[in-house]
Amino acid sequence: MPTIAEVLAPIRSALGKRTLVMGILNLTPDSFYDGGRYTDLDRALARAEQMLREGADILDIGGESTRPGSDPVPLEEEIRRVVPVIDAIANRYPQAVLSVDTTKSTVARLALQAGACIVNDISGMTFDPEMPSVVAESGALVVLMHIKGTPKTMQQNPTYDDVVAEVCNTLKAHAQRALQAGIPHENIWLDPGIGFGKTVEHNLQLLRNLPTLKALGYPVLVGTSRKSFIGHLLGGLPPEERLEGTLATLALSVAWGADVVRVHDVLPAVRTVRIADALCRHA
Ligand code: HH2
Repeated sequence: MPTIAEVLAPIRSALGKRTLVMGILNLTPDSFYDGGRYTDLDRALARAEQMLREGADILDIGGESTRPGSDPVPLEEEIRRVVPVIDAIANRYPQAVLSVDTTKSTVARLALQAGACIVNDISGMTFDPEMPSVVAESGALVVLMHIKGTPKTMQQNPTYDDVVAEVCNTLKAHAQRALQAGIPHENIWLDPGIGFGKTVEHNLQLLRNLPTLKALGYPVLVGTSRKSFIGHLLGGLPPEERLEGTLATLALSVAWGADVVRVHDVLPAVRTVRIADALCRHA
């Protein structure tokens, strides 16, 4: 099996030249959009294969829904959901860049052993104190996302004095802790956490002010895919009808400096960001 550094090399060289697309694979019964679709191994593998064919640069594999109001999944259950699938995808596609979407260091460690090379932690490595050392020792890349509270409580009237400043300061502190734990600068990506303890207006402000987050000096990942603020802005559309709204956020996120977009719909996203790249990365 190739090393983490070897698998990550093409991602590193593409960063900044084109927008990377991270395809979402939720192995959960209850995710807000794709819950229940990929809970058996064959279907998960077929979906992974499809997203790779459609041009996904990274597959983000998760076993715990973090939708508003959700409860944590027990450790053993999360391991049972994600590790065999990561193992199977890594064996079939050794060059595929696999990310594990977890806040639990044990899940991260087993996923990295099975072939993942990115840890996507929606808590910015704050929910599990062992997470920084697991990431540092493995040489994996980490996505540090901002969340206010926990998935259970985050949408209960979130308030900020200045949402952009608060999110940027918190992510800067998360990055500092990561560096202190021995994770190199090049292995740290930041994410404003769209929808994680934010109102519609907070989400819009964070997207419009992406250049402020970019100025911290780390690659920025944005996850807007089919989220509720899009449905809200379109008069209450359900997740199934939020594709066009999602694509609008992708194009503008690229214009505002996003390096990576996390999406359910890989083919439409790849086409959208290619055009946005042609318009914005023309130097
Ligand atoms: N959003 C979700 C989950 N993980 N990770 C990052 N880095 N950024 C995000 O914006 C993000 C994320 C929520 O989306 P989804 O996985 O589709 O839903 P669920 O949490 O219900 O599984």
